[in-house]
Amino acid sequence: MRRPFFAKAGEPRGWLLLGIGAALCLGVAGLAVSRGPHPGAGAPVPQSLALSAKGMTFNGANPTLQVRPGVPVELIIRNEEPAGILHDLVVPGLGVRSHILRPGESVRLRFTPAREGEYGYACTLHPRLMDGRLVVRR
Ligand SMILES: [Cu+2]
Repeated sequence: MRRPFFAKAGEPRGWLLLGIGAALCLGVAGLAVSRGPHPGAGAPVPQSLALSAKGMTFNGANPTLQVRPGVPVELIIRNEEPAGILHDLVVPGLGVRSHILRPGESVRLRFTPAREGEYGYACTLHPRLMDGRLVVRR
């Protein structure tokens, strides 16, 4: 088989090694980026959760949320419905309650669950379609 005039023996392997080297570099760079800054040793880092109300569910399937006790929770609720559909979110067992959100509106709820347990969450306007569980566990 004829080689192209510029290909000398050994060159293909050189390019392969160069490719592997580049992939390794990218991998290391990716790790460095994803690790991010170190959290401070003081206040606990809040646990961030987000629920999008859309199609009469939260996140498509009313997921079971998991948080740790004694650590602040930041729960963002977004109403991503088309015009005219309102939602809210309550966690009665924890005394958590949002106001009623218009389409496009969002709210950030903050609370710190004190002890382990399982709590229900729901939209009070559509409680049969939009309800799930919040599990507080170490
Ligand atoms: Cu609703």
